[in-house]
Amino acid sequence: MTDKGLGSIAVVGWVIFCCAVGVIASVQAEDTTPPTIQIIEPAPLSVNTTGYINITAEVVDPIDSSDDRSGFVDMVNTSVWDATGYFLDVWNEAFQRLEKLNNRTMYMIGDNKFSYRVSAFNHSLFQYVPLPNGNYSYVVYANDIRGNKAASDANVVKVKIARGDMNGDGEVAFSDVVALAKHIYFGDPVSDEPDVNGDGEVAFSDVVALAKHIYFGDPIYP
Ligand SMILES: [Ca+2]
Ligand SMILES: [Ca+2]
Ligand SMILES: [Ca+2]
Repeated sequence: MTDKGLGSIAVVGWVIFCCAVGVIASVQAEDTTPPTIQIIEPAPLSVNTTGYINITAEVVDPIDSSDDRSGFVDMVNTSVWDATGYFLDVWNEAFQRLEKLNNRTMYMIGDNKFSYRVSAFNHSLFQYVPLPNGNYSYVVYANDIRGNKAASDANVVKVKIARGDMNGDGEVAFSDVVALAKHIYFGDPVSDEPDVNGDGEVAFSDVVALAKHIYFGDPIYP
């Protein structure tokens, strides 16, 4: 065969190759639509009285009929920061700071809903405790499996706990003394820091301190 014949075969082969690539590329047009993020809780500017913020969002990637990998949410994440701009980050883990450590956990609760529980962590008590009073901002991010990114608006939730409000009903009363006693003896949850007298231990003396605060106005959380 002549060089010219070989050259013709090469050209024809190249044209066939390019057509094949073009057909495959048109079949595999990639989804470019990002997921939608709908914040379910907390409502923007809502007031939280427990110090434990639940952030729940519904994240859905729309189906694109030209891409069979559309419809898959690949990653959901959230950022939470306080009024000073300090980011609360779970994956940083508790052990790098000495005092109140911020923490959060994320879990999927079905139906494309993702939920984060944001709290503080007290290293000396080695337990989760309510966030300090203040404003917290949060954004939920999501990617689909093609890498299309989406972000919610930055919302603000206000944490406002009446100090000593152990049962989280917004008031400080005898029922909170009972709630603290039940926490100490039965492990029932409380809505505020149980170490009322600030001595680093959670004990009956904290029940006494809270009762004296309610009836005599003695200071708590020195
Ligand atoms: Ca998509
Ligand atoms: Ca109360
Ligand atoms: Ca104490």
